[in-house]
Order: sequence, then C-alpha cells, then structure tokens
Amino acid sequence: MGRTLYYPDVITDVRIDIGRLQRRLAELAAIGEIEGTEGSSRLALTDEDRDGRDLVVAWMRELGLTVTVDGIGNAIGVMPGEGAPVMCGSHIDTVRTGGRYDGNLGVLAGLEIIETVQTAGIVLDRPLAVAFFTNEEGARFAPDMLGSLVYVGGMPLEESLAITGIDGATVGAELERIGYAGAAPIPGPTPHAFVELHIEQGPVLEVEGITIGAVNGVQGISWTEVEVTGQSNHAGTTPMSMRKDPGYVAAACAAFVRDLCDELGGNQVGTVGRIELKPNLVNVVAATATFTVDLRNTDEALLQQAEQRFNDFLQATATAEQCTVTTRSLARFEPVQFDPEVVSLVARTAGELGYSVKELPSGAGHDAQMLARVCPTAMVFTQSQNGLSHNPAEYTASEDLEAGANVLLHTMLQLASGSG
Ligand code: HGY
Ligand code: MN
Ligand code: MN
Repeated sequence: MGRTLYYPDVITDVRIDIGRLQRRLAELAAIGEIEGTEGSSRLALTDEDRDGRDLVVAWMRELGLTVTVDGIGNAIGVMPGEGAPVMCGSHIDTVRTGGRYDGNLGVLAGLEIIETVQTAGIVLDRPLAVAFFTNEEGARFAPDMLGSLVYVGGMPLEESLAITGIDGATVGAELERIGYAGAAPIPGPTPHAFVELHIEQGPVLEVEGITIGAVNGVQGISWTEVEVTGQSNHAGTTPMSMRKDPGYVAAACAAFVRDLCDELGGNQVGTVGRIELKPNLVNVVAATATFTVDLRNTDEALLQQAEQRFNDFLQATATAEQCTVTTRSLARFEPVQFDPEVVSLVARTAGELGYSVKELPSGAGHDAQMLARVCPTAMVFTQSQNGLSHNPAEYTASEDLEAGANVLLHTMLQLASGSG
C-alpha cells in the first residue's frame, strides 16, 4: 500500500532528483543542439521538434502515463486515477537561438515530479499530468502559445491548421509530416488546476537575490507584421528627393519603437525583431520592406496607446516617403491575471520549503496564460543568469532548477490532495 494522502499527513521530506532532471534536460538539449553552446534550435514542427517530441513522449510512456495527442499536436501524459488531473507543463519548441531551459524545464520537471511521486508511493486524490503544447514560441507560426490557445478553445482547430509560417509551410501540413496530427478532442479536457514552472527570462529575481517567483500574471502582447512598398531604384543615380525607400521607413520605425518605449517608460517594451528587404542588394533602393513590431505592457490601456502611437508614426513616415503600407496582426493577447489562491499557494509553499520568494508578473508569454482561461492557474519562476534568454547561453544554476521543481512538486501535491 502506498504512503497515505499527502495532506493532512504532510510529507515534507519528498524532493525531486536534480541529477535525473539535469540528465533529461541535457538529453533533450542535444536534439537540435547549437554547436559549441548549451542551447538548441527546434523551431515548431521541424524535424528537430519532432525528434524532441518523440523523446519526451517515450519518457511519458516509460513512466506508465496515458499519453494523448490532439489535433494541434499537444501531447499530455496522465497518471492513472479518477477525476480531472492537476496538470503541469510548458513547451519544447524553441526559437532559433534557444536555450536549454526555456519551456523544456516546465515539461521535464513535470516528468521528474511524477517519477518522484511514483517512487515515493504517494497516494493522491487526483492524478497528476504533464503536457507539452505546440508552437508556444510563435517564431515560425504566429501567434505564439498556439497549441494551448487551441487547447482551451481560444481558436478553432481548422483556423490554426491553416496558419502559414515564415517559410510558407502550413501548421496542418507540418503536423501531418512529423506525425503529430493527433486524434484527441479539441478543446481538450479541463484540468483541475494548472501550474507551469519556467525560467524568468529576465533579471528581476537575480538582481533582488530572490530564489522563487510566484507569478501573478502575464503582460499584454501585440505582434504586428508591416509591409512597406516603395520603388526599387538605383542606389547611385537616384536623387534623395526622388526616393520611395521602404528600407528607410522600416529603419525609422525601428528607431521610433525604441524612442516610444523610452518616452512611455514603466513596463512598456518594444522590439523590431525581423526586417526583410527585397531585393536586399547593396546597390538597390529596396522595393519592399517587411518587418515585425512586438509591443508589450502590463497595462492594456497603455498598450493600446503604444499601438496607436506606433501606427500614427508608421502612416506619417510612409506617406512622406511616398510608400504604401499594409499591416497584419500576428498576435494580440490582453494582460492575464492568474488565480490568486494558486499564486498564494505557490508563494506559501516556497516559503515552507525555505526559499525566498516574491510575486511578480511575467514579461514573456506562456502557455499558462491560456490555461488560465479554463482552470485555476499560476506559474513558478526560477532565476535566469544575467536575465538572458532566447540565447543559447541561457543558464539557470542547478540549485535554482531544484528549488523550482521542488516548489512545483509540493504545490501540485497539495492541489492533488483533499486540501487543494
Ligand atoms: O514571445 C514570448 O513571450 C514567448 O517566448 N513565446
Ligand atoms: Mn517559454
Ligand atoms: Mn521562449
């Protein structure tokens, strides 16, 4: 017979095995590894993503979990048991310059927690589950958090499958190609609760010397793709007064985004991450410029203000340059607040385990912001060294990984027993 219920017989001596978690992180990181770094490149639905998925699904099966894959390729492993599971998870797709912890930590810590619970023979009221969601990064196919958005019914499956990526492939065709167009129903089953462990990807915890973040929400996200059309012309013979140069408009917009964020201050951030000129040649004034603008703020009204200011500048600058503009929204998510009771449980659990902890919002988007639409949800943050992420040099100290996974373990145990 397994040990009694976790709560009120509080089993406080149970801890994860950090060596086993580090071994899984290393094995997954080796898939799509970026030569000479600790990082990986596994853009969503590429062969590398498929290989990473195959490895994690194999680990789920080795643990005896019931594994389901749904129509958008989300994979969920559930322990035997009755009732809605307490779910954790994140993503295993990466950006091109991915680190080994972004997303991967939340999924592999889930496997580690389940193996710890099985080994300790702990009996719970509700089963535990771990998931990885498709295309969280949104770098190849926009929007980001696509798999979890579809999972909670935030986008019809058919619409998501028709999305075309930056390389012209569609989500549906790529899911079929890598063998992850699953049959499990969309929207997916509603968990009892969802908790995501993730690296902070920013500097706050490290600067303040805090071990654990009890994440209380996610800031608003606005992604826009802009195409400016001018007139290709000779770089040497065309007088400056005659130019219709979309490259100039794109560059002016990139500078404006920085100036706007400096002016608005607070939590306003803005990025021009992608710029493509055509024909992209040294001696040709560009014909077109396509670029993206990523604006974020914890305050929805301020985010809308930033969007309006940017659009006004874009239109005025393009008109003055005799260029035309089309814009396409790639992603737009309002700020999300997590469930205060689950946030408090994370903070309390971290304190009980002896870790310093603070509540803070997330600057990055996460699958948890979608699960929050359907069930009580919160996140656990661990430090990021130098606040670095979306960079192969991304690093989190082993003791911080262990702290985060133990907070996730004990938070889930409480949610999965009579008390939670
Ligand atoms: O863009 C983001 O915040 C996340 O990495 N998808
Ligand atoms: Mn992530
Ligand atoms: Mn990321």
